[in-house]
Amino acid sequence: MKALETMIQNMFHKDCAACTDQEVYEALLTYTKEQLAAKGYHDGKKKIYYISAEFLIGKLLSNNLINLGIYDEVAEFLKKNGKSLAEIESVEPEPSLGNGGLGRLAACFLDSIATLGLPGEGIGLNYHLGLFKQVFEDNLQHEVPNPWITPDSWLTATDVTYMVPFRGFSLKSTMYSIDVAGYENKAIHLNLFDIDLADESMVHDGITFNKKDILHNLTLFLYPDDSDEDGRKLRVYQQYFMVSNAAQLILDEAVSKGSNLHDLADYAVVQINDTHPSMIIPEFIRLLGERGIDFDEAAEIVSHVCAYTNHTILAEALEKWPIHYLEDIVPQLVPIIRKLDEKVKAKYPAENLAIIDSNNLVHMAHMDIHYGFSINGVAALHTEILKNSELHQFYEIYPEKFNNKTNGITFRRWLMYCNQPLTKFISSLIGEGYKKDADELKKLLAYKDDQKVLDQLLEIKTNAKKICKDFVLENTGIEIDENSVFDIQIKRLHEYKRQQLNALYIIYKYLEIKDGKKPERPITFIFGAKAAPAYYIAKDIIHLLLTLETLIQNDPDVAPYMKLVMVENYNVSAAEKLIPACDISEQISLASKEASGTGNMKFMLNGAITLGTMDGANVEISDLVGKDNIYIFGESSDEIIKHYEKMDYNSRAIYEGDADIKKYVDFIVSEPMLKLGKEEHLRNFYNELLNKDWFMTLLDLKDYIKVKDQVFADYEDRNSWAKKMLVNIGEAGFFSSDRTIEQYNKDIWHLN
Ligand code: AZC
Repeated sequence: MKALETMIQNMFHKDCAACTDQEVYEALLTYTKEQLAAKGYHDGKKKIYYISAEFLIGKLLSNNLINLGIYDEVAEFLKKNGKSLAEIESVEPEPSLGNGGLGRLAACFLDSIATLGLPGEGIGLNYHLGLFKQVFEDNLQHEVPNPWITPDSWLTATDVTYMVPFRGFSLKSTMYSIDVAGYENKAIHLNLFDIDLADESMVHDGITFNKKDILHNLTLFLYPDDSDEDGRKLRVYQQYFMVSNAAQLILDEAVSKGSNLHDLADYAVVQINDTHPSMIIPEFIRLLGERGIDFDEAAEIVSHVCAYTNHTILAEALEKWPIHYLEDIVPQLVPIIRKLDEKVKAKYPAENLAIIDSNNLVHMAHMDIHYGFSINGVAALHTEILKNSELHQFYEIYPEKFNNKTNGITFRRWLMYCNQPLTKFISSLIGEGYKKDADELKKLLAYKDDQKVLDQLLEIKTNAKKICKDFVLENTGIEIDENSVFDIQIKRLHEYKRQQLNALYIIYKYLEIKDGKKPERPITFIFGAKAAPAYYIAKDIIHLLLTLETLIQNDPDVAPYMKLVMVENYNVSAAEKLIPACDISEQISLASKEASGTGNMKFMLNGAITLGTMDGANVEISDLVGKDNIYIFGESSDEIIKHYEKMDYNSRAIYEGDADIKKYVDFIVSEPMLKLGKEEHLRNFYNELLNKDWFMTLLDLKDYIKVKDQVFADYEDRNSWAKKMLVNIGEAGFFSSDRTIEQYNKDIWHLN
């Protein structure tokens, strides 16, 4: 640590002990950046370009120190100087460059690409104000800017710049770069493109700004509100800016390595993360045309370079842009897209295969499937649903393009960093090998009947809950009890994820306690979730949760036995605090709707037991741990798909046919709730449940209550619970993103 000491001296002309946390942070940042650069970057002839609208990378300092193998040393050095790494870390702003699973997955993938030593990079946009920062006022979500770019951020400006043409004007870009360290390996780059004239000062009243002022707003926010046409067009501007820069960069790099562009596929493979980057296909064809390659050949070349990942079967994410938007914004792409569509129609005239449909909507996913060479789902069940229903018409013509890549998570962040006591304990039992080969976690299973090991697992969990308790107190002002059961649901707020189902259970429990039926042990229900700014029902559900939080907190009959806390501005840093402390992992989406989930994997790895539906990767978790070590409830995905086909689901009939369900639902608009909450929002949601309930909350409610009560009962047998924890940790190796990336490489990318 001599070098770090000298650096601190040179930067601040004093000892580490005399520096502020901010100063130490700045020194560590510079030091770490230098270490990363000194190790160098992975390179090779062929490179994977992972293009994504989101990269939810989280704070980077600790993760980089871990991957560089100097975390303990640095922590020790700081300690000797009276500093704590944890406190210094709190100086670092968390980049808010993502929304949910897809963005966090992209971040885990970069870590694994670097760790496995693959030549690759991420390409995205440098949003100045992030998604948004969530603040709660009057039990409602408000959105404010979430600035994260400071002079001492991890971004490094590069001299790479391009011109991106739009109708009537062009925008100059600058590329910024963030190093992503591989674990005990070289780094790769996350390249984020930006406009030079971004003007944060145009934002007022929360996150309102002039959506037409593209010259100044293009990189302000991720997913700007698209509830009006200007908002939707801004998204098209962003997407084209992202992919035009990416395509120019990729072609330049290939040429600099000796490509004649006819052989582009030997130099580049592009993973299109969801449909946001889909315009890279026509953009490549346009740029190849400028460089003398004719249309048909260009289309052929691109078809060997681009691969598409689908992350959802919900229609909202399968983007369809009116062709006139594209004419207004990127007219140069329109003749190309039309030609691509004509080629498709000549061969496959069916309307449901068209790129441009009869309403003049451009189906981005359809373009990806026709002109990409691979389509993958993100969990086994999800891929089956794509093949058999959602994208069946494509599977029939291109069966060879479809493949599954079950998601994964990086164990560096989601175990070694966020749960150091558990990591040390695991290492003491089975050695360090699992850090490189996650399958080795299986060795833990040999300790299933070792009383001492089981006791220690429980103790580690309780300690994590104590730490989490401080975080929750600071974030919400509510004191929770580390000896209560921690039941946690953290994920985007979406009706299909059914936070409302959990809320109805909480109402049921509340009423039981009011009736004198106290739980065996207090329960703490923890939520964390942001709702998209224009997704009103989701915001109503947040209001419902926050109102319940207040109701319970104010009720002396109930508060000693249960608590509900909703963490404000849930993000990666919050997840790192909550996940190690979790007992029960809520994965309760309507079966067939959650493509995979990755939170479910993080919780499992940290010894939480899943309470979930047979959906997404829950199915694979269940197969691995066996039915004694997971709690499953609810209708199967086959049944749900049938309900959608027959359109026979009727929530009101369920409500009217079951006095208990009626009681819980009615409670939403009962006296005590209306006294604390806003009638408009509570009624809106109540009506939604009765008249639509599009994600079939009431269908699974009774079964959910029954199984969840069983979970709480089983929790009391501490020894058998600890065994379940051990099995979950021991079987989590499959969900390492290193495994996922190995599979992407073997089946799709084919890098050395
Ligand atoms: C998510 C899916 O909802 C989730 O099931 C999956 O685990 C994750 O992608 C990674 O594959 N989708 C998104 O996050 N989508 C958007 C647009 O946010």
